[in-house]
Amino acid sequence: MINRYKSSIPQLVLACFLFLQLAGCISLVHADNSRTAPYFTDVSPAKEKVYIDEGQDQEFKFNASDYDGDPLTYEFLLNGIQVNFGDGGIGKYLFKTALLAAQGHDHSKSPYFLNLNVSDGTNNLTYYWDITVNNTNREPVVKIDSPLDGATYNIGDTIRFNAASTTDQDTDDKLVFTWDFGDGKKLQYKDVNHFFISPGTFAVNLDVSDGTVTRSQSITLTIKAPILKITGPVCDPMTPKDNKPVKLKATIQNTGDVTAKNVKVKFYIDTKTEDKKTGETVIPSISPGQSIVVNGTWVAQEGIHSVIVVLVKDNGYNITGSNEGSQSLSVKAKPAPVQGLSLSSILLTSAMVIGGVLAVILKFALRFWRKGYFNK
Ligand SMILES: [Ca+2]
Ligand SMILES: [Ca+2]
Repeated sequence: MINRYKSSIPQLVLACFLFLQLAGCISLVHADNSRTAPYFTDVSPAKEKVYIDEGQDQEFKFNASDYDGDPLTYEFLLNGIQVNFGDGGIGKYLFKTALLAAQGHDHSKSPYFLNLNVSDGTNNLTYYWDITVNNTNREPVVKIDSPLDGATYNIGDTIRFNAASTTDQDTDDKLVFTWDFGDGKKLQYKDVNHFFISPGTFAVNLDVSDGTVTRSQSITLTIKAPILKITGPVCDPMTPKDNKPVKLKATIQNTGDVTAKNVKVKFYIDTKTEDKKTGETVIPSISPGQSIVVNGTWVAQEGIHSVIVVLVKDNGYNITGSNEGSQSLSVKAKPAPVQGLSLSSILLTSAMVIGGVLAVILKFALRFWRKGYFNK
């Protein structure tokens, strides 16, 4: 009997279960996860639509729990792509407009769509924001069209610096171009001319500002210069006489590999001032390896003088190598002119002459007297 009831108990339980199921109390078809799924306890910002200005950051965070204590995992998706900057810390995402812009995001195309997915491994929980970034600015894209990076020019060459291909998608932005030529000079135009007055390697930088951000491009230029060597001055004669002309000569040689243009050669006496200038020659060009002789003249004046020769360029830029020479010159005085004789010296001279004549007469008279001429 017990055994029969025993055997009938499971059948009874099954019958009751089917009855309750039909009554809707227990469902085997639809699992009820309300006691197992995770749920949010806090979400921030609570609003679905979020507005921030470019340059600002916005924190998105949440707290979630799980009924049956399952460990939770979460992820943020920005425009469908998982983001994990780490800046926000655990359970947070920090939306940083500057970082996103640096990663190539264009805020003017917002809103962004940010999804938060939380999972206990079986059940998923989601939240959703859309983020609009206001007051956006697209950065200028700098492009130096000329000169080319690494180009070589000669000293004094006029070089065109042009950045006409620079763009900014914000058509209202007024771009400010600032060229820094690396030689201490700056100019603020999109298209400018500049020349270098000394040789060397120059890093040229262009800053372009749209009023909010500044972007730059740099190029390197090499500037070559002629190397001028001056020999002289040579003076002819080397021991001139007072008030006589002296020929001056200097030799200018270009030992560099660039043609020198408009080289001025000036001769000076004693000091390099206009009133002491005694000759000036302009040489239109001196090609590499060429030597040119330049002449000048000076009317010598008594004393010890310094003859100076100086090289200068028309526009004042420097010359590599020596640009000056000097030569010391001694000019002797003429013999002193004969001055008028004084009365005393005339009398003295006359007395000496008369005395001499009388002495001669007396000598002969004495000789003749001894021989007896006067006794005859
Ligand atoms: Ca769970
Ligand atoms: Ca802009």
